[in-house]
Amino acid sequence: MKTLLVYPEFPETYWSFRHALAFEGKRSAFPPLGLLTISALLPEAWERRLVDLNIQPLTLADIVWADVVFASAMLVQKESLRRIVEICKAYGKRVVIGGPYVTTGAEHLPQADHLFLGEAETTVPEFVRDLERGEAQRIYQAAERPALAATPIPDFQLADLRRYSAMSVQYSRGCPFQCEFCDIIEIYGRVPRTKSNEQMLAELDALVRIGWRGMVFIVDDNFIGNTRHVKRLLPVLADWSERHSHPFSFITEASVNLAEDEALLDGMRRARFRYVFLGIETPVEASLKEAQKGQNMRGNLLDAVKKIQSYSLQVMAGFIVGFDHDPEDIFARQIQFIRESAIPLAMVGLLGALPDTQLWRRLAREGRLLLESTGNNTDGSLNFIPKMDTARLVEGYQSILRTIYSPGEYYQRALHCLERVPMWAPEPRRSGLASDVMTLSRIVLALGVRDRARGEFWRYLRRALTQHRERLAEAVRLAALGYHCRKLTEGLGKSSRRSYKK
Ligand code: B12
Ligand code: SF4
Repeated sequence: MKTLLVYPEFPETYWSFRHALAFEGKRSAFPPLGLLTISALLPEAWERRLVDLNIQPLTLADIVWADVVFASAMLVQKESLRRIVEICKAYGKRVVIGGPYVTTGAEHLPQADHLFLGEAETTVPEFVRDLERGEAQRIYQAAERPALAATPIPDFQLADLRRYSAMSVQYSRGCPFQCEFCDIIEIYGRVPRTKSNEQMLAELDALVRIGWRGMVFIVDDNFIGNTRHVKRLLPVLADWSERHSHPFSFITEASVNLAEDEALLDGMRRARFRYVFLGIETPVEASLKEAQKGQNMRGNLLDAVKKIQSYSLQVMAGFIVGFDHDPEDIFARQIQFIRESAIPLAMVGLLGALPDTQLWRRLAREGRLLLESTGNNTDGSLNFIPKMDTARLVEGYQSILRTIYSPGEYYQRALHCLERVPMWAPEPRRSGLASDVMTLSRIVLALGVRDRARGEFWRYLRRALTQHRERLAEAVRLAALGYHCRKLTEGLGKSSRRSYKK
């Protein structure tokens, strides 16, 4: 069986990092781990080909070659998925789809032959058996969420390593909290399931074997969801890293209560975690309460961020505006918080009601749902009637982005971050000297010569050089990420004016 695994295109969002990746000569931040995992569940004899539309086009030759097409998507990729399904069906191919979008919105793609709802560790082998008997079903959904012991080592070798800036692995699924807007707990459950230490090390060994060095994203929604297991993993990971001469540094996502556990923070530092993404959402307590985000209300949020940063973890964070309890001065308060927290990459979004979430159900009860979410909470569109005037909310939201990503403000935050986050160990080298020089020259040309904010860039670099000479590469990387966010912010006003009118 010739199997074509296709990953749809993302629109440009803050998470695409596209403007920054271009400097490194990369096309996408991460490979599609869901499809790499699905591939590993298929019979060994099946031939496989991966086409990630974020790094290469889907050609007619690929489609003609295939007997069966597997595609995965998030909500934000639905348009691209629809086109993939249409064209593959037009060529008479058997099309199988799955992933978060399909799990929460299967009815939208009637043309697909087989739909997988939820996790597929047990259902893909069942599908293969049914197919061999000529009895494949249209819909597959496991009766219960699988233990992660059933998850094989993903077929990492299918990904073209040269095109991605990081590789991904997954340690756990699910999160014990109950944030109202979150679909994770609906899709993956509230009891975090983890892989064993041996499974994790085997995945890292596989990455080393195929030649990967550099950043690895542990894609868990909440890496510390099962603290007991994570605490057992971290020393093993630190030891593995030491034995392999530290080939990777790690980035992950965690809940803010990480700040309460110094042993955990120390363990992460020793295991070479460098970045952690936190769901901070808002400094307004009434809005946190509305979002059922009690874990963010146990202490001072700014102190929590500072504590995490003091363990050499650079904090990235998500912020949301649009809660019913947001006061009139919410925009200024978010800006102030982001400024004081020294978080360069502050991903600010408008509240969105994702299908099947508690928020979705409440808004439906209150008659406030408008349409399906675009899945992209940064495009300025709203899929519900907010308490604040819509135009004011969208304009205020954009004013946050314009402020925090204005060059002066961003460079100041980046310097502040370098001060707050002590260096624990050097970053592993991802590429050779020639490639580093190339990246640096592209950044200097774009930010220091062509950019209208070049004066601010040179002032920033001068200060970074005097105060943090040994961290020049990090300072330059931060500048490139800020440039990406500014470029996107500049384009934002245009698209959102269209979309919030409804
Ligand atoms: C890594 C990640 C990303 C990466 C994507 C990298 C990549 N190339 O895949 C980055 C950081 C870029 C990203 C960005 C975004 N993401 Co994201 N992301 C994740 C995360 C944390 C892990 C995904 C992953 O690799 N999982 C590991 C694999 C093994 O799990 P899986 O994909 O679910 O696959 C299993 C099943 O779903 C199923 N399956 C999956 N695909 C298929 C296909 C077939 C054919 C079959 C049979 C089965 C199947 O089988 C697998 C094994 O069980 C998930 C959360 C999560 N827990 O999955 C959110 C998640 C997918 N992201 C989400 C969102 C909203 C976004 C953003 C839109 C956020 C934003 N507001 O900007 C952006 C959009 C991207 C963009 N550039 O525009 C939502 C999606 C919600 C939805 N219903 O669509 C999720 C669920 C998290 C959340 N609730 O916020 N994301
Ligand atoms: S902490 Fe994050 S993953 Fe957990 S329920 Fe809240 S939003 Fe979802």
